[in-house]
Amino acid sequence: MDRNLPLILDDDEWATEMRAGLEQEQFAVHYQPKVDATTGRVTGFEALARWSHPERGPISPDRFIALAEANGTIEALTAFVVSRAIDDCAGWTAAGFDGTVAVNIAASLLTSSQLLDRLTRVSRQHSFDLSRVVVEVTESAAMSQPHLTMELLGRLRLHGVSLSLDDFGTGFSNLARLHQMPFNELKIDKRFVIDAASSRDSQVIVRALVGLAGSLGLTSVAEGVENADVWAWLRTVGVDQLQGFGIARPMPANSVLNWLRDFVPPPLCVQAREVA
Ligand code: G
Ligand code: MN
Repeated sequence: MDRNLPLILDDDEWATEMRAGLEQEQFAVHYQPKVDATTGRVTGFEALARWSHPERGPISPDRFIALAEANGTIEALTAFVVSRAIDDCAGWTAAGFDGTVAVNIAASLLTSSQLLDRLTRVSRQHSFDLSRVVVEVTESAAMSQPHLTMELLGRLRLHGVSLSLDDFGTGFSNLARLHQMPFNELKIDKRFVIDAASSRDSQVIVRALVGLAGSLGLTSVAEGVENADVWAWLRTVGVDQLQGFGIARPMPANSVLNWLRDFVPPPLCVQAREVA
């Protein structure tokens, strides 16, 4: 890492660095599996962008996604991730994988049809069925311009794409509106999941959110599952799917087929304990 580089860049300078980074293939897409909570079967992978800057080293996604949203490069970055995700997942399909691939979409990209156009084009190129694509939208993004986003979300659904509400529980959703939106899945934010085997507060929240998902007819996914105790507790409240370091960390595309071959779900006999 080059310690002489300026640490503080303004939006335009970051935008230039990111555009160069995309051209020079400094970005990669890593994949983190989601599994069925009961059977341990792998249901799909979430595509997560990674940036390794040649002089600055790895830059955290929390940081560069926020920068990309601020400096306008989020569109180019998302285009890269969407194309790569479908291309990679189509490759695993040839080896027998028939699950989904999920991409994260920022609020600013939910008001134009470019995303749908790209998804349709890339999936056609790879003969990839759009019903295997999941679009993850954060709760705050979905609710920021509900009328505008609703139109695109509805069109994505008509094309068979599944919709997942990400980081759920942190965005103060208007529940009446949520009920009208065409989501298939609620992803319970990891801050409530990480300590769900030991914190009574987290248990109360997770149980309520799983119940809400069930009542709305939506699949519940817990992200941030870091160990088998949490997995076991989540099973007792009926969560549908799990994702987290306790199952696998995000991995490069070329590790996915080996991981699928070797993955053994942990013994689910760990007794889940209620916290007194
Ligand atoms: O915002 P979103 O829900 O898409 O967040 C995904 C991010 O969370 C990824 O960057 C991923 O590396 C991270 N992550 C995934 N699983 C876990 C986990 O079990 N624990 C923690 N602390 N972070 C996780
Ligand atoms: Mn996500």
